[in-house]
Amino acid sequence: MTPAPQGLRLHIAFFGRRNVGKSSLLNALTRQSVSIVSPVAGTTTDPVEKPMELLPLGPVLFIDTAGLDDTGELGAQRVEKTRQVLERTDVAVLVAEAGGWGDFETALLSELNARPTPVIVVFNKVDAGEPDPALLARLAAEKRCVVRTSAVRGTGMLELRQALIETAPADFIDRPALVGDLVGPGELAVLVVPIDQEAPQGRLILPQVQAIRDLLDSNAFCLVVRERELRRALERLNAPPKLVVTDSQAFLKVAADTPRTVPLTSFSILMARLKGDLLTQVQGALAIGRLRSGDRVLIAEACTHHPIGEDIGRVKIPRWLAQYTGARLQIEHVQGHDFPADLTPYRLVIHCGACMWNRREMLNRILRCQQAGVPITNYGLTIAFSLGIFERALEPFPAALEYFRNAKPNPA
Ligand SMILES: Nc1nc2c(ncn2[C@@H]2O[C@H](COP(=O)(O)OP(=O)(O)OP(=O)(O)O)[C@@H](O)[C@H]2O)c(=O)[nH]1
Ligand code: SF4
Ligand SMILES: [Mg+2]
Repeated sequence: MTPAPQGLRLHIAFFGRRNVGKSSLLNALTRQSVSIVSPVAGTTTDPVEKPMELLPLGPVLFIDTAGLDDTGELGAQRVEKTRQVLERTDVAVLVAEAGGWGDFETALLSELNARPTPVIVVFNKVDAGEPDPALLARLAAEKRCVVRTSAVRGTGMLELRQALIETAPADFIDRPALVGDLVGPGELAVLVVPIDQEAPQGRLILPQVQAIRDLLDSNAFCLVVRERELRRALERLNAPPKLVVTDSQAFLKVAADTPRTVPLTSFSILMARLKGDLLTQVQGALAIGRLRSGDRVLIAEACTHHPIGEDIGRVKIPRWLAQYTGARLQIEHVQGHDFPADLTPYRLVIHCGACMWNRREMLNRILRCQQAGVPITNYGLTIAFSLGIFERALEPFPAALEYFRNAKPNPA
């Protein structure tokens, strides 16, 4: 069986002070030696990730972290790495030693609540002592999910699994569809996949594979063609397709070759809906129209793929933006989990489709942009906007289209 992509896994991370047994707990839960355990405080330095099938929950990614109470210069760097994990955590397991609860845990619990990230409180090492009954009563009154474990004896693991299932956010279980909800059973979607220099050798990229799978799950038909074959493929059909989905980079050609009556969008716009929040990112795209010379624009990619040829983030998007705005923009790039702490200098953030990420991490970035008052959009929306086919690309999503029509200034 092909493993689930990382971005679709529920990210479950273990947080707490050093030496409370975070790594031991992960090993006991997975019944594997995933993380190194030792009596020395500060054993785990970098986050350790373990993908797993946690039935009946489905694909999860366990993340073990360094203690958040680490000190010194190196300790501060470890704490920073652990803090980055917070950004992509769907469910947090706050581990404390039975009897070791203090202001540190109370503060961490408040921080997780503020995000808000669902939390399971684990009192570990119950073989050596019990948590304070008054504390347990207080946590129960706050309706906290609390589990008592002994990682060395392997007790409490069933309870921890149950707690994980109960705490998993609804959007993991009722994940929005990528495309299957737009094309009904027996209806046809045409997927346009350019095979150019940037296409990986011998395979399709993740959004394309996921779209095919999602259409199959919906009992829809799926025709996959290169952009130069699209016109002939459409001519051979005896009824128009329900939807055409294209790689954003071929938007103009595909728009020209697809009859105006056939709804058209891009993989990247579908990803904005699946991984982020389409309305917010549509709103963000409108900021392109307000960009002026000297404005700073941040282009963020969630993973570090090699720029090949005319790389989309480094070459094509800056060029389309320059053509549309006529402005000399200051464009900066970030990749991976790096994201500036201060976003206020930017007039716009343009994000990739985040296909390798879980939704929570993308939503966290959207939230951070909103808090800083900076519009955020994504690649596909930026390309559609800059090429003047934004409205058409939003037609499959009535709420987003209506938002755009109400938001855009009426022609004089
Ligand atoms: N008695 C007892 N000891 C435990 C238990 N769980 C872990 N330990 C011990 O506590 C020590 C620290 O365990 P780790 O799993 O390395 O703790 P950690 O929280 O990952 O520590 P750092 O990576 O250093 O932050 C080890 O000596 C473990 O054997 C438990 O349930 N009971
Ligand atoms: S850069 Fe973004 S869209 Fe591209 S592969 Fe990585 S996660 Fe997916
Ligand atoms: Mg550890």
